[in-house]
Amino acid sequence: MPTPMPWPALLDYSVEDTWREQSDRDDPTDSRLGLNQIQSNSFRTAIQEKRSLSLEDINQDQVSVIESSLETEVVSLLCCPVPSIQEDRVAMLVCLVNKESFCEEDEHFLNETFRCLSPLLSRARAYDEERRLREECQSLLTVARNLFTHLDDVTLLLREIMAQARHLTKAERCSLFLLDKERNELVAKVFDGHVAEDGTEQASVEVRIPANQGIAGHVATSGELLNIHDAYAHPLFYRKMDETTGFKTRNILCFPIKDDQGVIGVAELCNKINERCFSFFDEEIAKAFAIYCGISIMHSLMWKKVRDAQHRSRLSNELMMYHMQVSPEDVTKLSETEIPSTEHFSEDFMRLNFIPRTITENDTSLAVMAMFQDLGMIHRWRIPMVTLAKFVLMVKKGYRDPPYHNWMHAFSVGHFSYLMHKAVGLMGKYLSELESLALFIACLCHDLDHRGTNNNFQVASKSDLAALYCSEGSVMERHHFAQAMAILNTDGCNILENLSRKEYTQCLDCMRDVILATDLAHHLRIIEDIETMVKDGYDFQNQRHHQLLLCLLITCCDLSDQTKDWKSSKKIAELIYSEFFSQGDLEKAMGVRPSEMMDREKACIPELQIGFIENIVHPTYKILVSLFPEVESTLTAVEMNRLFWERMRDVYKRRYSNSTSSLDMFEDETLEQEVLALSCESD
Ligand code: 7OY
Ligand code: ZN
Repeated sequence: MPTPMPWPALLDYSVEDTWREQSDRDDPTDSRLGLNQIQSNSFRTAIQEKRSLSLEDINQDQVSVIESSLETEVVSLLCCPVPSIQEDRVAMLVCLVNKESFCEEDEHFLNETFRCLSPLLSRARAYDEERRLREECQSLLTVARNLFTHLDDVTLLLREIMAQARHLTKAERCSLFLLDKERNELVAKVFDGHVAEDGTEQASVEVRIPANQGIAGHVATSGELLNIHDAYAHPLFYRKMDETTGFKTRNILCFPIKDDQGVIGVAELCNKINERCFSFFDEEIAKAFAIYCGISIMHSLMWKKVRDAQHRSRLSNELMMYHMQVSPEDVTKLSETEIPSTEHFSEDFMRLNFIPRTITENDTSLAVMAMFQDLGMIHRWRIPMVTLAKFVLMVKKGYRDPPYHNWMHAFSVGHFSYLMHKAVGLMGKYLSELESLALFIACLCHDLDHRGTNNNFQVASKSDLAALYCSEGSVMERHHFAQAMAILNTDGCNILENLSRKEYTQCLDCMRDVILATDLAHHLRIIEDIETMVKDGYDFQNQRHHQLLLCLLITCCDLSDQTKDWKSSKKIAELIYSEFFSQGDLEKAMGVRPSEMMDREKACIPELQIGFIENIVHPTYKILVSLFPEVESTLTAVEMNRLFWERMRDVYKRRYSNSTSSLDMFEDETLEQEVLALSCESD
């Protein structure tokens, strides 16, 4: 049995060597791809276009070669070209394998790392020392491996790096000091090559020296490398240390380690083995390592931050799930209720202009069960009634109670997707059965645990959610999806438990895409693609068309309040702006200037509504209607609402001339009467 590789394993394939058709394959640990592999398409692309590859980019044969050389199964891979510094070409390909999953940061980080190290590579080449070059690369790669495996322990990481530095420069010993800025002292952190010291002892004894004394102090203050050929002849050398330890220092290579803020530490290499002093080449290595240490430390700290955020999130998630328990009695009661037909809730339940918010909150759980039933999903996916009941109750409980983004919103979004299924017959004709299921579940889950604040607010307020997701964008949407997963993973809630493995992952992938598509920023990015699709004609065989249609549908569901009558639409605006203005108030208290629509002193609600309808709502339903003429009435309703807001704006402006608009308008019945009177006139 081969031992499993810790991720990531590094394979270095020196492109140049393999290209030259190497003859010396005597080293069994030397894992290279042969000429034919490197010339095969995917690697050639990486070399010629200087592009990174992932596992999907590499064909099975090549994966097998890597697998046999590593003696382990490759489940994930990131292959980065490393540029040569002098010439515009790729010097080597570095493959990292079997991290749980590789992300963009990994790729960026690798590129950054090797950009720093490439001067070293080219210098080694200039010396034309083949063996040495190989050793250099191996060392660098070892360091890179350590960088990924010791991410959680900076000290361990630095120890590894310094061991490599000592080995590369052939120094007898190496010390590393970190700068304690508060006490202005250098703290010895890592020793390598020191006799009669083991790891545990080193950790317990902390050596501190003033940050402006001696050679290390000078380097820390000046930020410049010092290559001292004769230590005892140097004025800054502190002989006392040698006298107490009995070590005889002959020469020193001392260099600073910096991050973006400046010097964070100093490394000291002592006594070049077998030579009089450290060379110019050693200085180059030291400089590269200094940069490397700097990045490593920053990367490691960043990693720790992400891990902490993940840890906090897991804890709070567990806590939330614990508090979100639905009572077994409620589950039993709901699951044992015979599911009525949807007309039971209203004879208009299936009409496009039906307002699902008119159903009492108490009845909504049963109404969701009735929609599942009517869409044939309970039968098709063999969903046990108790599981469905518990799932629905959990999702309902998973919503907080802000004015707009609460359970009633999720319920009405789900209802609109039901309407689309009934009106157009989406299932089987436009969407697969699985996609219909994913869409309907996603609708119910798409705003789970919304806090009444948007993505910008998460980032500006540095919320926990932002710490977790900000690098990927769509912070809230990622959280909504994570909450949906947490519910499905809760005991007795997995309504997808009877799906096959393949169907299960497809369904979750689809739910994820659909929930992420509820970010209006995403919608605006793809709206042109959707338009093109509709213009070209929907092609059931085209998977991209399925994706785009699902995105269009969820946006239409999410904005469907705008397709109901004026009274409802106006009520919705009141809820939305009440939520927006609360966020604006929080932002003001934080010293951040809110956007106009969130600022109760600046927002003109009718203007904003007209803008929102004209720029987002109307174009979206226009596309929907051009694809499905059956639902034309939704577009007409949107147009009516725009007309009402225009009247509202005119009457309001006439009455209050220049005063700013606010939520007060919703209390003013005479205003409403005048608006309605105007609409009668025009009829
Ligand atoms: N009706 C709405 C929303 C006003 C059904 C949201 C925005 C808001 C405005 C540009 C973007 C937004 C704008 C839904 C419905 C729901 C739209 C996201 C909002 N009438 N807003 N509005 N959203 O961010 F010009 F807040 F989730 Cl006014
Ligand atoms: Zn929503």
